[in-house]
Parts: sequence; C-alpha cells; structure tokens
Amino acid sequence: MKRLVVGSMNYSSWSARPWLALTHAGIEFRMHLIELFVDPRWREKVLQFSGAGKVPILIDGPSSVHESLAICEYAAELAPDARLWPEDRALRARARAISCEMVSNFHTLRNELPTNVRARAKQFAPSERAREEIARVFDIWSASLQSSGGPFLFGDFTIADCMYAPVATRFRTYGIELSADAARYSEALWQQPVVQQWERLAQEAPAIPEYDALLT
Ligand SMILES: N[C@@H](CCC(=O)N[C@@H](CS)C(=O)NCC(=O)O)C(=O)O
Repeated sequence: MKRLVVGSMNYSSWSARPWLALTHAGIEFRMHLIELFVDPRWREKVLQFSGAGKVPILIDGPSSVHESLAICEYAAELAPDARLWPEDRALRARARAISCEMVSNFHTLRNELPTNVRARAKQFAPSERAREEIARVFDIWSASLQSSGGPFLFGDFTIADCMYAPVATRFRTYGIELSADAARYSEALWQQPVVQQWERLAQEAPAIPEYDALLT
C-alpha cells in the first residue's frame, strides 16, 4: 500500500496538495503523519524517508517521491482516467505553469498568511508586498477561469486546483477581500467533496498552540 508522509492536515499546505490529488484520483494510500516541529524526533523521522528533509513524500514500494508537485504528477500517471491535468494541450501547459508558479513564488503570502485551515483571524492587514501577491493570484484565477469557463481553474478539478485550494483557505482564514471571480472559485472549492474531506481532517488535526498564536 502506498504511503503519503505528511505533516498536519490543518497547518501543512504542501502536505494537503498531493493528498488532494491522490484522493481525488481514487488512488489508495495511507497517511503517515509526522508532527513537524512538535515531535522532538520529527526531523530525523522525515530524513528517514527523504534527504530533502521536508514533507510530503510518497512511498510506493521501493520508490520514494518528494516534492508536492512531483507527487501530483506521479498520481496523474498512476490514474490517467482521473484526468488530473486538462486534456487540452494549451490548457495543460498553462495548468503546469501556474502550478510551478505556486511552488516557486508567493513567499510573502506564505510567510504572512501561514496555513491554518480551520482558524479565522479577527484582524489582519496584509503588507504591500502580500497585497501584490494576492492580486497576482486573483489574476491567475481569473485568466484560468476565463480560458476554461470554470467552475474550477481548468473546468474540472485538476492538479492546478490542488495547488491553489490551500491559497483559497488562507484567504478565508485571514479574511482577505475576494474579487468576484475569486469568490466564485472559492465557493466551487468549498462545495468539492475532496476539499470537504480535507477540511474534515483539518478540523480533527491536533492543535499546535504556537501556530494558532500567530493569528490575532
Ligand atoms: N517544495 C516543497 C516544500 C515542502 C515543505 O516546505 N514542507 C514543509 C511542511 S509544509 C516542511 O517539511 N518543513 C520542514 C522544514 O522546512 O524543515 C514541496 O512542494 O513539497
């Protein structure tokens, strides 16, 4: 049985991304939770699976795949019928491009608005740089929705949505004012069964008081 080595489903957005892809594709796996920064041996436990020292990691027999997007690609190859990438080549290229953009950018957004799926900030004011990054996310969403017609970025739920769903939860957690397209897209995400399943896991995840304290 495949094993997905993950951190908390409430606080670790990188863990959630391939979890969403694998679950949506109907690939059987079990979760292997390592309580990052809480378990005193968390680092050595992660290093047993990957020298990169980060989760998520997919263990499939003798193979181990680290990096969230690489695991999503692996899921797309394992379950072609799930159509985890758009069928149209141009849309697929765009879906891959914005997924890579998610992985390699948005550092301010990630630092200032750490993932905490179930929490709600009482007051939060993003910095100028965070506002620019939020605007870029809105642009990505609008352009993708226009090219596909929605309701998800490329029509049906794909890896691009797995990459951006955690961003939508951040906007909700921190009360970010949404553009009309972003609001419609977020609503489609909240109605998607696999996203709802993730939210249930996030609700049940053990609390990490230091992380919760980051929200005011
Ligand atoms: N680019 C990596 C990022 C993974 C990542 O940063 N994971 C965090 C948890 S959400 C982690 O393992 N942090 C431990 C550390 O940085 O030491 C991916 O996409 O998988």
